[in-house]
Amino acid sequence: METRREPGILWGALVGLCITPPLMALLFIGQVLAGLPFLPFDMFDWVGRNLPGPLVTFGIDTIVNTLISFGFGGTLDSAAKTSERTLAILMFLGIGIVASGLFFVLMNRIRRPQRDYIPGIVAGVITALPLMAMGFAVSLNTMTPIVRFAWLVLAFVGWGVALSWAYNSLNGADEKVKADAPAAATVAPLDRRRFLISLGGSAAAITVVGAGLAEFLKTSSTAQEAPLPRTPDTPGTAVAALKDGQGNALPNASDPLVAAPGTRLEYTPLADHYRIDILSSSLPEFDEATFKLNISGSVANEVSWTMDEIRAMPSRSDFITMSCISNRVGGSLISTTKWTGVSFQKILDILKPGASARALRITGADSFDEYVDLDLIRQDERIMLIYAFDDKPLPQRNGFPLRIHIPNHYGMKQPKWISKIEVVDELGDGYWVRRGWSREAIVRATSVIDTVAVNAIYEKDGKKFVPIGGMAWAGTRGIKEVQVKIDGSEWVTADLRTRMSDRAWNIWRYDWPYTAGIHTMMVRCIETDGTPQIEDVEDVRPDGATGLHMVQETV
Ligand SMILES: Nc1nc2c(c(=O)[nH]1)N[C@H]1C(S)=C(S)[C@@H](COP(=O)(O)O)O[C@H]1N2
Ligand SMILES: [Mo]
Repeated sequence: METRREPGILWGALVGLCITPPLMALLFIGQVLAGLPFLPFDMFDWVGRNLPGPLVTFGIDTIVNTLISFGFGGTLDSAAKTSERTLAILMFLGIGIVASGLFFVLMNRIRRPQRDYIPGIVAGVITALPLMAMGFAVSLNTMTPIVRFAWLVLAFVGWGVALSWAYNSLNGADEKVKADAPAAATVAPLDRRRFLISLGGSAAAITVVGAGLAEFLKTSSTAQEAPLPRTPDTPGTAVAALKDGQGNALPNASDPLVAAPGTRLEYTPLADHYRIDILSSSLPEFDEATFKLNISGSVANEVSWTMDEIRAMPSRSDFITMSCISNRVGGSLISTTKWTGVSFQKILDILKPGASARALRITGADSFDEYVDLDLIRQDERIMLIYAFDDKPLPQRNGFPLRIHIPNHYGMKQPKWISKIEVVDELGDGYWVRRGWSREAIVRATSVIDTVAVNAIYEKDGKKFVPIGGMAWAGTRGIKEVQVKIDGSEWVTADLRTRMSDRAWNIWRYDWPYTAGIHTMMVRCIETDGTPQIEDVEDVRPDGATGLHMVQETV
């Protein structure tokens, strides 16, 4: 008698490939409609935080390099988020495929004869438990844990039922129950293939319709938010007015030097401010009405302040350029806006740290953390607890309700979404320092060519000029001079706009009496104290990128 072949691990994997996307679609719908957790992203966040640091950094480097090689450099921050999310979804899918493959192997061993969904349900729950543990450890979801738990278990039980059903069908268990005849127990491979094709087809349809519906509901519910103004990105676009988001003139508006057309906006529109953080899932939510900032530890006076109390304290506003340490030379992870907050010197005056106190340990709601040396605060009154960007409460993505500003340091030292501050006796290593990045993270001087404005060529005294322009920045150290070099020429000095503050970048411009052809242009800057920009090329890790920005342009 011919023995029937059971569906093996490969069939199981294929079934996993079919039934896991609808599960993700279901979880996505739950997130959009009811604010329930989207497990794939939470799980991925957990993996990112708990894998050994160097591995994570290596992963991020790989992603960033891949993106750059695909030409995503310009919108690196949003592209990096998209790729993180894609990875998260692929990882979740992979887990579904492996679990389903193993299920088939086990079922073939057990040889349960009847039509039965129990094994699938058990498999669903067993798969869900570790994933839920990871997700719950990092999730910022504010819903009652029991509701989240029930929802995820239910979703995975559904997945498990589908799994059992698919196994039973492929195994021909239906027929076996009906007629215990040897002939009926043999399922032709063709039937299996046909079953899988229809399973795959309906799964794809469910996924597309489900996810599409959720995406639609999501966009229609956020559509009321007024679109923020965006930076014109076409070279040659008229240089926008020198105003902040409220329409107030910038502090250096009277500087007669007009930026070359196509230069980045001197004041970054809020919607374009770069964003970098360790989150791939939802943003931390704070209820401003009930929020309190607790500062505790080695102090004479512990405090617990509401946002209104913080806003009532003496404040200061500054035009501030901030950069991510992973910004490459010429990259987009750098922006400038107006920051408002309270000097930490004022806060220390109230707290009165004890004799042993050494540092602040600041924790974000996403559990990102960093330390700030109390001596640094005592030396620099510009270190601030920030509650507003561009005269408005911090956008959620940029750290609502509170973040810190530390002049001259990269973003990695400056937590957003501050949920807790402790005054501690030791200066520890923060989130990225523990993962191999610079402990000091002092910004390195940078200069960038934004535009060679071939649309704005003009003639003067019988010569033709092409405006070239961009930005230079060295944190609080300031820029004394920007120089441009075209092909093999000498370095020539560009004109500088005065900067908006002691912490903002300088916009520069050089009008080059050009000769037609393809040209290579380079830029470098010199800090106020004469220190030249570092020309040796270094990658972003561990101390931030160095090297000169170069463009090639046909004029
Ligand atoms: N809570 C929290 N704060 C954080 C981070 C983070 O991941 N979590 N990332 C830091 C890094 S690496 C940078 S470059 C800046 C970016 O701030 P932005 O997103 O407002 O531009 O936030 C810093 N603060
Ligand atoms: Mo960063």
